[in-house]
Amino acid sequence: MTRTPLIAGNWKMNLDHLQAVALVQKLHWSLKDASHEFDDVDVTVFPPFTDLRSVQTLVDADKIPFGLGAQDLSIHDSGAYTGEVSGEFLAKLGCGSVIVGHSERREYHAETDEVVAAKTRAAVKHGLVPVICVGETSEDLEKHGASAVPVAQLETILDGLASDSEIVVAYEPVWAIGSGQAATPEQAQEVCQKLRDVIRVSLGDEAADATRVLYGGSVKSGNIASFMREPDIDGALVGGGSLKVDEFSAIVRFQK
Ligand code: G2H
Repeated sequence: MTRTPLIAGNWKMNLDHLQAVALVQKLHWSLKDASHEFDDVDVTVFPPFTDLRSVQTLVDADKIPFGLGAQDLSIHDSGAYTGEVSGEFLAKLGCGSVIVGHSERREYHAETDEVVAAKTRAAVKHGLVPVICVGETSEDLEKHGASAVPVAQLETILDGLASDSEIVVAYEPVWAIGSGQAATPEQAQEVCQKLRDVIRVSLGDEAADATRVLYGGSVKSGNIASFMREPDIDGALVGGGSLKVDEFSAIVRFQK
């Protein structure tokens, strides 16, 4: 089964709506200058909520072939939940996907696997593809090895999910995020393969073969190709590297 690679840019809490438009335009020009074709790779950007409308308008009007995603969503559909944003609103705004369970949400907003599971269901309900992040801290790594925690997280999150739900899974070792110290491709492959096994047990063979499993954590233009050579790594969730035009453009244009 061939899976189209996905390069996803998680902007985190960076760039206002004017800077967001400038970055998307420059990125598109940079990829066009490099005669980049989008047949063989999907590119999705995940701006802050406040930038979504501006980026969606630009992507639609200029036919820029980037997908649009949000960085979080509410477990609720609507109502008295001050500060929350529902999956329905995101879908109506043109988002096709949403990140759930990023380690920064887990750490700073006390999100548990149960909350991430509820967000995953809310995303699927509203036709959004959840990009489900899992990963171990350095303490987890020392105590249990690399795969035990991300595997357990994904088992809980996928428990009871309909087998035809489209999802993306991102393996992001917490110790590699923003640290400049990425996992080795071999380490990442080992965990991504185990995560694909979890998908197989939870959602079945078809889902396991079709689901894109990404690596995230200090991905750069200098290391992307080595991750993409691994059989169970289908792309990358890129943080810092997605904020710089030349760098993200080079990551999108990775060569196997
Ligand atoms: C991990 C990643 C993006 P960075 O959070 O999700 O960030 O590439 O900056 O390590």
